[in-house]
Amino acid sequence: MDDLERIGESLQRGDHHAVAELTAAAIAAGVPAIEILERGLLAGMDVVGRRFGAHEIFLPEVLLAARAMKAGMDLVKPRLVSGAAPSRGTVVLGTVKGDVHDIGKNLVGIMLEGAGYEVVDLGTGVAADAFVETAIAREASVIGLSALLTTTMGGMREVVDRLRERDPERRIKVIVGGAPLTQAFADSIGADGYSWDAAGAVELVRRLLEAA
Ligand code: B1M
Repeated sequence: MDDLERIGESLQRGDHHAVAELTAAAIAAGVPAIEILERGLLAGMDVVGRRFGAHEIFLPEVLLAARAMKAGMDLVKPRLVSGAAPSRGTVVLGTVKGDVHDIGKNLVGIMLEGAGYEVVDLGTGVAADAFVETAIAREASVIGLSALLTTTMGGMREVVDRLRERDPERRIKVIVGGAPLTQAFADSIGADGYSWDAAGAVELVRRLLEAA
């Protein structure tokens, strides 16, 4: 097992101390943050997700893994976010109503900031009106919606519908993402774009704003 696999393995055990130590050591050894994220933290969380789905582990273990993920993400974040580049536009981001999953959403936020966008992160369990009113008040170019539950995906349609009432000229774009989503679902609710991962979300925002 190499050092990055060890990060993933510690995350699976929910050992946030080990994840923090190993992540700090990898950073100090010059391993690129994106590699730590993908081969260490995300790879570990992937296994947790599969084992949870297969009923091999239960909610308390997943909570510990999420805490360990956060410990690692807090350390890699400053290395993924660039610095003082002028803002390329504002994105209002959040997880929809009824849904507390925020790891993927946070990753999208980190990557967007890293690419020079200003991110207004509304957190989790966000009501449709809060997305729409914040986007208008902050003169945002994009609303980014995340959902991890099949039962909360429907909340995305509500955001699109409310936004179209308040912004009929479609100046503000809506992008959606999260494990249960598909392009077909995004099309069906009238979203402007869908991405299956955080890097794709950045590319999508860039393309939408270039075309605007
Ligand atoms: Co929950 N959970 N969970 N969970 N959880 C899932 C989502 C589940 C698939 C697990 C399973 O059964 N295999 C399942 C959903 C089933 C379904 O709806 N069909 C599930 C369930 C059932 C539940 C509860 C209902 C469990 C219960 O209470 N009995 C409950 C719901 C609570 C609620 O929200 N109301 C629950 C709770 C939790 C915890 C709190 C314990 C914890 C969340 C902690 C936190 O987020 N702070 C948790 C976790 C960690 C997971 C799994 C294991 C991992 C999710 C994760 O963080 N992945 C997850 C299993 C899985 O997804 N395979 C699961 C890592 C993260 C980086 O990936 O979020 O997919 P992800 O983000 C990706 C892409 O999706 C994309 O980019 C990211 C990567 O680049 N993306 C976007 C995400 N948002 C985007 C937005 C974009 C673009 C891309 O544009 C705006």
